[in-house]
Amino acid sequence: MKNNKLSGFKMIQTMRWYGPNDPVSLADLRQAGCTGVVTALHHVPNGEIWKIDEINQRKKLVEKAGMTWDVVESVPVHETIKTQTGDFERYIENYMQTIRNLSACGIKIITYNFMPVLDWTRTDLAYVVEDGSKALLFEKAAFIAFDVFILKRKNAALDYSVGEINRARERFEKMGTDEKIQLQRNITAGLPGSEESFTLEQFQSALDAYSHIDENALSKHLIYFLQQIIPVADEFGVKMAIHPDDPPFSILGLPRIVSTATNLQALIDAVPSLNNGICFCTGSFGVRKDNDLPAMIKEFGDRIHFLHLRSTRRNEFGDFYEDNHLEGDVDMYEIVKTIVQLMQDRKMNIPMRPDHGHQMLDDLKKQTNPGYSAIGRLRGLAELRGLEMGIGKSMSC
Ligand code: DNO
Repeated sequence: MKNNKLSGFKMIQTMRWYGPNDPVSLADLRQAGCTGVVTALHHVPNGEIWKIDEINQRKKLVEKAGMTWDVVESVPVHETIKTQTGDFERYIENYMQTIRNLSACGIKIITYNFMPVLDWTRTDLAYVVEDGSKALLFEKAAFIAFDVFILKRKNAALDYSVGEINRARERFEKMGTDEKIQLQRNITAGLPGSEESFTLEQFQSALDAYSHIDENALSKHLIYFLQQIIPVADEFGVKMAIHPDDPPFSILGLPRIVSTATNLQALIDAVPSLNNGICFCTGSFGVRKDNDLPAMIKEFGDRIHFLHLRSTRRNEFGDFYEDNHLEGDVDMYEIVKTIVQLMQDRKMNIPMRPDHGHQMLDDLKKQTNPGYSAIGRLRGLAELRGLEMGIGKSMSC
């Protein structure tokens, strides 16, 4: 027998499941080769406590399908916690109780984000790529067109260069009514997993809540939140995993504070416990050229509790779309190699999900959650599984 020491620890293969209404079933995930599931109680209103009964019900569903509920994605952070207004202390208390309840049910990894107003943001959810499959796209000119000409945010133009505004104007003038409506919906109506959905007026007032909150203030609010919840996570053996900003730069004048290695380091310096951890999303961090992903994995490896593996491809205009998992700007070979080594060093398996996937083959005829089709993700997972196996075997030779 070969010495398989180096490849002994492996990524735990999971996919996200949106619950009983997800068009992709648990049986589909099982057949894609998942041993684990990532899910959340999306029906519980944002900010309310997740009850033990409900958590157990969901857990049973997953286990009946032959898998385990490995990660919660997400327990959303109520907006008042980010703005430190209104009842935010009560919402933090609720959050702590949800951590305790999840722990009591044996669920010990929780993903969350601290992005103001919007969770992830794209302009086009059905961008047709070369092979005819559909991908998610962030097109800067379309985004600016929304900001400046549809939302008409006060002083929005000051955030962009003259060249960017001109391109956005040109883009806007060529848009038909349907495209404008679709663009607005893509940005404000909430992508799968987002807990909020807005009309244009509601959206503007949600943005207004941040008019006096800059990066510095938002960081203080996040650190305050961490100082409250991480001791509970420590006591109950729960690993918290913050998801980076997606995209990893300021949008709509909102502060962004989880986009770079420097940002991560500041959070760790403030709250050093290893349970103050990271959901390392290669797709989100990878949009920035200045993020060296393998170096970040090495640097923060001891607190990476969950992996989102996905690749994006950017262009010179600041656009990016989600490429196949092994293509695009993210060097997935280097990343998986670094992760394989990290797992051997930490002597543990780390849960991973192939983040997003193209809408392709049969799924093109179905209504699926953007980014969360069955076959595109199955392709992603299969490719990543093969890559990991190849790297693991070659490292143990
Ligand atoms: C998008 C997801 C995000 C993520 C949250 C974590 O596909 O990666 O919605 O779940 O930001 O809280």
